[in-house]
Amino acid sequence: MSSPLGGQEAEAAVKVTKDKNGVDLITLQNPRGFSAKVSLHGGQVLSWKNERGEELLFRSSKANSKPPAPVRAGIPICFPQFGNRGSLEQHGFARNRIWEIDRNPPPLHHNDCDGKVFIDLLLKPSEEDMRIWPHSFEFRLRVLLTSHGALKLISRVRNIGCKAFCFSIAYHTYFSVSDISEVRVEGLETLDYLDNLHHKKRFTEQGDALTFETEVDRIYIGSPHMIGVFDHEKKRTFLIRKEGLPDAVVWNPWEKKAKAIVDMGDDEYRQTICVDGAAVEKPITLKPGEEWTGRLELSALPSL
Ligand code: TA6
Repeated sequence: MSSPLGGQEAEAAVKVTKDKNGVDLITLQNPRGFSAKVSLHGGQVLSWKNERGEELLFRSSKANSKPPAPVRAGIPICFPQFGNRGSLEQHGFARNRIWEIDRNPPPLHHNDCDGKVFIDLLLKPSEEDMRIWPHSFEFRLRVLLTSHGALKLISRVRNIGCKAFCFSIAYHTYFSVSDISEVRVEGLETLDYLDNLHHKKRFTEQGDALTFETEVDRIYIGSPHMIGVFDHEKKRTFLIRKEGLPDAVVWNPWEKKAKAIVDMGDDEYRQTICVDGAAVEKPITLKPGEEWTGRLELSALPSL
């Protein structure tokens, strides 16, 4: 059978290898030749490539790769908090922990099982985690490559303890773009946002589409189910679909901040934009036994 593009079909595959630190790295490949790589370090998607082998996610040339420090690439999972408060490290500890492959996950909705190209990961708190965040949880993450090459991340957080807890979460998504000057984001018009550059003061977006000429660090509140990230130069649109994630974080450090980020090249701010499906403004509360599900689906589509 040939692929829709007339080439030979690639095999649908889920392969587990070890990275240079001996940590499991899972490679997903669908019959159209799309692929994704997921590391047990942080449960983090590190790569997502289209059928032409083009990398769709950004990786800093200075990215750390050794646990427990976070990797500036792909889609870090910010949990159980987004931001820098209290005793937890910035953006929580989930992205700094070694997850495990979940060989027997509770069943998911059939829409979350498109094809067979997915991996199920599980994070449970260590004793150290319980000391800094005394809540018993199970965080199940399914990373799935659909038959069309979309990347789906389905998170399920269950409270398995005896007292309620609340958390915030963000899929901290580093999109690869031609140049930040070519990028516009649509779907956030008229929304209120909390501006991290102004002590989280609340503003209302006035523009029609978001374009970038300086540092941006905002949490858009009550954002829609769909957001578009347009790269004019590459004639590519990233479509972000999300459920259970009411907010959208938009971040580009720009020149001065990028120079101060040790694990980011000085000029690399031009090659990425973060647009994160998130639940930040109103943290999610789970009573004992309750489970929250959040879905993120990313597609990379040709655009005029
Ligand atoms: O809003 C996004 C943000 O909180 C920025 O303030 C910046 O800190 C970014 O996340 C990156 O955080 P990280 O810990 O990954 O360097």
